Amino acid sequence: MSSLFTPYELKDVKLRNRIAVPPMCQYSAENGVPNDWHFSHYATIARGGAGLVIVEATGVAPEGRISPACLGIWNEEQQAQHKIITKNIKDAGAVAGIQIAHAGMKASANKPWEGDDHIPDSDPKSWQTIAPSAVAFGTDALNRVPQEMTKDDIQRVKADFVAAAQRSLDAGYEWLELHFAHGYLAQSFFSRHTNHRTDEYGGSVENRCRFLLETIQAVRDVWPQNLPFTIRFGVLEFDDKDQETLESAVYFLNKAKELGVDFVSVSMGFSTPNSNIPWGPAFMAPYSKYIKEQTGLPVASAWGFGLPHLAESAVHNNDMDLVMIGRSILSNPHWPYEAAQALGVKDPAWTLPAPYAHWLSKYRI
Ligand code: FNR
Ligand code: 531
Repeated sequence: MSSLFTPYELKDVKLRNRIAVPPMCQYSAENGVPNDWHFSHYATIARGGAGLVIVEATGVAPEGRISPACLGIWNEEQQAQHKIITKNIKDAGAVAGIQIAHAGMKASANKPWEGDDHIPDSDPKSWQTIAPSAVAFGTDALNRVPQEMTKDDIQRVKADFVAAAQRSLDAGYEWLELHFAHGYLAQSFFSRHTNHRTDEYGGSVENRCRFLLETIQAVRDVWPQNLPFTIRFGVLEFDDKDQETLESAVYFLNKAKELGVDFVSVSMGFSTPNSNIPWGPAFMAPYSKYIKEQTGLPVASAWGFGLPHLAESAVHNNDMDLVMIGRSILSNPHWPYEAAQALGVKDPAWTLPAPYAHWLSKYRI
């Protein structure tokens, strides 16, 4: 009996298994509007059999996109096209999630395959970036100094998150993830590396969590209680301050739980280039288990679970409730079928839709 292929329920949402596709930017939009690429990409992935498909980081405002080619959800036209994505995912039997995001100091960048660097100020495609402090990420590629956010900026971005959450609901998403990880705006408020403010949004851990908690509270008011309200958060940086960062992360996540966050996708901070990440299979599993134990929240994690037995063990050992499978699903959208075969699941072909499953089960290749 496979743990990975056990159904999962959170609030009123039921997933057919514990496989979740994490958000993965496609850098393929114009003006933030989903197009044919997104329609077929997400349909293909959902048809592969995962329980949950979370749509890529989607800007809550134009200046919150990582690149000019990132998706957005700040206007009617975008919302209408997102409806096609959610229908495609649901028609394939998966639950449709979305990650709403503000890229902060890392915004206004070229696509990864066109440099992954900040667009020069002189280029009309670039825009002014904003962040808690006027501190650049600090690599050669991402060295643009953002503008320090005023209190008005803080209120405006919170309102952008609220509006984006409402639009996500109206577009048919049933699982909301706030992107509070990876050195983007929210993570950069949390991190000492990037938050040098001296007002109530900087300094102590309570103050560095304020923007995140206020955003959660504001979004909580519009996102329905019966649907999963989740965050992706970087719980450590792999720098020389990990013990302190983990303790602060537990403090923050317990406060987030009190405000009604239902689930955490446990990830890394990516707030500083001076990190030493121990890349390797399943290396985030101990941290996701730690967060689960310290907060009592259900969790998921990504990063190197693409071998079926690793994904299976992560759920079986209670390290996490869902396993995020990213690049392995880009490589093979039918990864859940292959995993079901490898793990000895009964009728593995029925992980796929009937027009494939019938032939693969009845007339073996
Ligand atoms: C990502 N990742 C990512 N993370 C996130 O929170 N929001 C995003 O939009 C993206 N975009 C993105 C694009 C692409 C092409 C990749 C490969 C990755 C990170 C992703 O969600 C996941 O954490 C990593 O890919 C690690 O999981 P795997 O690939 O080891 O299963
Ligand atoms: C981080 C990443 C690093 C190394 C390998 C894969 C992914 N991601 C973060 C993403 C954007 C793309 C790079 C987001 O969180 C939006």
